[in-house]
Amino acid sequence: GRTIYLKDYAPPAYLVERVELTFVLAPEATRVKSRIRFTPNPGTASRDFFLHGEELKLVSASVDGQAVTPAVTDEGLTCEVPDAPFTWEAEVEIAPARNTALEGLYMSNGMYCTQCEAEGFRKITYYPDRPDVMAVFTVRIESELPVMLSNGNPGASGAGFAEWHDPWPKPAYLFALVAGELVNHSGSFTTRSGKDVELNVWVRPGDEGKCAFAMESLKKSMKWDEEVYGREYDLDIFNIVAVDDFNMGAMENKGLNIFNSAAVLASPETSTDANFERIEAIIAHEYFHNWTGNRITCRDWFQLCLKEGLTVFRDAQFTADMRSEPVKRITDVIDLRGRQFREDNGPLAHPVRPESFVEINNFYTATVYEKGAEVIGMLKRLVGDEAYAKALDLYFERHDGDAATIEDWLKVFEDTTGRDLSQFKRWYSQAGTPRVSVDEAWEDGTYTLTFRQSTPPTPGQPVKDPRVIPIAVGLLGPNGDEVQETTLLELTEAEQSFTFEGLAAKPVPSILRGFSAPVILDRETDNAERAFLLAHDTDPFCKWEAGRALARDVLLRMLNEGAAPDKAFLGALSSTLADESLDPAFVALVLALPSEDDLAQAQVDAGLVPDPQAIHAVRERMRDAMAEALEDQLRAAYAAHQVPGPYRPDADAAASRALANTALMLLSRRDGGALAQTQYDTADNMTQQLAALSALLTAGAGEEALKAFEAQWKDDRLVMDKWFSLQVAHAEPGDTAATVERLTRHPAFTMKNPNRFRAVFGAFAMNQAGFHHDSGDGYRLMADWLIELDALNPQTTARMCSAFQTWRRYDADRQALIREALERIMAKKDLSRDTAEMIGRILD
Ligand code: HT7
Ligand code: ZN
Repeated sequence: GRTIYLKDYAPPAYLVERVELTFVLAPEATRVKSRIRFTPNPGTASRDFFLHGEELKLVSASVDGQAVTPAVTDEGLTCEVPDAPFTWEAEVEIAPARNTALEGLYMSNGMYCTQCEAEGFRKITYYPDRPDVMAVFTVRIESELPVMLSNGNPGASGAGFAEWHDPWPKPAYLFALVAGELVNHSGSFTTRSGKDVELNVWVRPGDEGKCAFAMESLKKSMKWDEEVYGREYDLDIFNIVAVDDFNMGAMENKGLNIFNSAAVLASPETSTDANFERIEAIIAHEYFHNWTGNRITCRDWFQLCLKEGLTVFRDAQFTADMRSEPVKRITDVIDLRGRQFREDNGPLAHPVRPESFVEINNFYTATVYEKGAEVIGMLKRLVGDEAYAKALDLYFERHDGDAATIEDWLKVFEDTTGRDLSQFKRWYSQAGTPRVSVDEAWEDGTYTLTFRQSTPPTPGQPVKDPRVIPIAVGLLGPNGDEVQETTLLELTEAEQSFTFEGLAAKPVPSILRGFSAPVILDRETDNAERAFLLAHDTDPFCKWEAGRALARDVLLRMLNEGAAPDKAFLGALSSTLADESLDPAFVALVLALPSEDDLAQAQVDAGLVPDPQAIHAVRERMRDAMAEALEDQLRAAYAAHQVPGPYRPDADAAASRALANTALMLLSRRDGGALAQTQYDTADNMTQQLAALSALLTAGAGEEALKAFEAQWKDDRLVMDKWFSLQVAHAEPGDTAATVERLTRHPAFTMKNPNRFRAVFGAFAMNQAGFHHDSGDGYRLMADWLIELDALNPQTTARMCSAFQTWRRYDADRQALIREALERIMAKKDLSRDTAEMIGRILD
């Protein structure tokens, strides 16, 4: 594959004034007619006319009505055209029924749908498929299907056809088309300026009962964006469609969002609390893209974080407002460390704004999305809430209708605040997670914190410059009272000190409150101080973080020194459980141990080679110890947090269930699963049913329930995905590969559905002790299946390759086995560009 560089950006030679598309739908031979008005771009001297196009059969082409014979390659075509406005017309043929890559126009359960981001439109017709070419689209769809949708507002329709017109200029990646036998759950929203908008959630017949929650989430999102960002919706209609076969979560196509059915369908019987929260967040995310992504889009794909980082930041603000702000922050940090820090620390590390790529689909990463959102959070912290709001207003005013860059984004902040953000910009250009160490000094009532920052080398970036790091700090007195409320320190140098004066006694510092920057804080401290912060810190993030650091230390001592489960740690958990002032969801988070991957990385940081099976065993042992030491309290918490009445998916009810089910998991280690069986038998919602099944599996008593669950849910794809995942997640290390293999032989297993493939193989990659079992069976099995999948679906295959990204942390034997697996994938004939790039980077 050819490498594309940010530095090579050149504006398009021709711009598009308007596009008219006609689709005559047929599974094996869909005809796409295009009529495109081009004008020379006054902003550039180049007059090379090139249209992207892949896997298209060109039937005819003309320029201003004169037939032409363009020079066609695998990537597109070139043609002689006038140096003046002209009309291009073409007809191509495509085969949506044979499209298993799920990119371009494809079929899912008899329904036609599209996925064009990032570069899928070129599989639909010849076009300048780049985001800086924005055009007004008019679409006509011809078929006998009852529902035919595209972007914008509906136009004429009748027997066998439907027309759509989108008045807002957009890049081709936001184009969408859907046609099928669909039913809608409808609603409406009146914008604050009084415009009525028709809302629809379109689903397959039978799923109508699972749309109400998505509809309510959409209305909440529309209202929130008006209230918080002053952004109104801008079309007469907003459609959401649920699709079973989809590579990612959802897609923000203008006025026609297309969703993975797992990210939209919800009912108490089939969806867990976590599903409800995720659906609400994804609906919001895609809706928010209408302003941050669609009205203002990206100049080129290197600027992806411009829309994704900002939109993730906005959806996180929304979730914090709808639910619990501290719980949202803590769970986001867990996710960031588990996925983004992991990425930043290995061969796939790249800047938030990458400088090169082979396949852009490989850059829809935790770094671009989640670290991109963290960078915006830091910017907001540095300039303050008021300046942030002003800068955003200026951004929308100045760039509405633009294909913009990170430079444009930072400039609105500079113009609003007068700040120089050139050093801050390093957050966009330098990969790697900064490590910040801190020393303290205490003398005559003055307390000094000295910070040092450094970032390890990452691929292609051996040396890093210091960044601007906002560090929120508070101080606690010896009795636990706060003696210095949260203040923001701006670390800009490699080493820098900050003093606090007039203190009566040496304080205990609470550093990086709210996780004010995505860094690794190295602080030498003891477990007594961690327990003190867990008990007294007023900042919920730092309070949780203290408990997490305590747990990590205790588990590492068990692992590295053969220590017994620490009594003081168990005592701290007991105090946390006893504190009725705490949010039960927070308590559940304190009771959750650091992940196996977390502990493996902690061992690496301590200069050790992690042993995944030993890590697994130590966590099991600690959970047994927790169950034993806390049994009475866990029983009491379980009883106290039963939620009466019909299921509600709100944050309070979910928080109670989270704690009760955390207790249940631990208690199943004491009672052989008796309590879990009772919960399983009486559950009237999926949260309770799945938690009970999981607890039964923990107790080794889940065989019957697994069978019953399958019999009950065999016809529900999304629930069956849970059934597949759970078995892989609970498999013993030595039995995991065999479990995966057995599940791939289940009649309901299919590689063609990304959700099902991920349910099995995503869970496999997450089961660290099973995947990295020293037999090497895990690596071989994963490689076998990735090789198979690559021929069908390169995007999903490439994403799953990240299971191998931590390979260099392991022992020589495991590394040799992994290398063998990776080289076997690499050697596959006709390996996709997506997978080849990923494996190449991992092996490098
Ligand atoms: N902007 C969307 C990204 C997306 C995507 C990218 C590549 C391949 C398939 C895809 N489906 C969706 C989703 C989002 O961030 O909102
Ligand atoms: Zn997005």
